[in-house]
Amino acid sequence: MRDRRENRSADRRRRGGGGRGAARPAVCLAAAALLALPLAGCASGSAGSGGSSSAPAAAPTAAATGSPSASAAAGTPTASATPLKPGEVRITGQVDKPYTVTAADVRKLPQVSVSVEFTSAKGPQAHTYEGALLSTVVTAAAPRFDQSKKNPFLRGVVVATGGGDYRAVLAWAELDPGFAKSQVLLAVSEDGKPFDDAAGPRLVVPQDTKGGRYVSELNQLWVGTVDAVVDGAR
Ligand SMILES: Nc1nc2c(c(=O)[nH]1)N[C@H]1C(S)=C(S)[C@@H](COP(=O)(O)O)O[C@H]1N2
Ligand SMILES: [Mo]
Repeated sequence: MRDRRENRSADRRRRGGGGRGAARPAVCLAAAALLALPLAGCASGSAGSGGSSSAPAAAPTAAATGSPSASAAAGTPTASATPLKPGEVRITGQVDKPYTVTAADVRKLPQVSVSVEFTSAKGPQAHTYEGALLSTVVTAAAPRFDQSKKNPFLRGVVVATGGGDYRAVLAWAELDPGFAKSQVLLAVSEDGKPFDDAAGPRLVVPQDTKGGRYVSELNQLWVGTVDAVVDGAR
């Protein structure tokens, strides 16, 4: 079962390099302007949701405002209707600005390097990963945190889904460097070797001593809060 991935994905991941060099629909990150990336393909949303909508406390920068998104109001981003290409990661959920990012896009963001140790079925692992902070990527989607609550981002979660429908949850506080000593990455290389663009990035969770949340072949980052689950609403 899990070995479905180890046979398939892990090898694919390790192939590294190469891949689809073509231009991609851009990242709609707050950093987009800085990086001179176009904003095409980004669902714009924003404002208009009253006091219950806002960027997270630790937002690096506020994303530009745009026309209101009907999908944002419905809580079902239109972005999810578009099929993903290999290597693409959809940032979706209870966010005002769902968008899709590729490994190539992630490489254009400020790069952070972390050396980590964890254990996996293969035994002790020690690697150096490089990539963007997960916080940067998910914050750019403008999570709808309820500002009427105290520390609303503490209700936030990011659910990472990777190859083989493998899935792991992180609490927002764990990935927010403004809150915890966190360097959770969307890694695009391992030990200096780039992941295959078609395989997509890997989640790197330096505080974990087990490899379980090092989700590889990422294809979705769902961002939201646990309120609906906890309160039993919808
Ligand atoms: N997509 C995906 N990512 C995954 C897994 C998986 O089955 N599928 N297994 C996890 C587990 S349980 C571990 S221990 C590590 C193993 O990483 P390694 O193969 O680099 O040692 O990957 C994690 N990431
Ligand atoms: Mo594992």
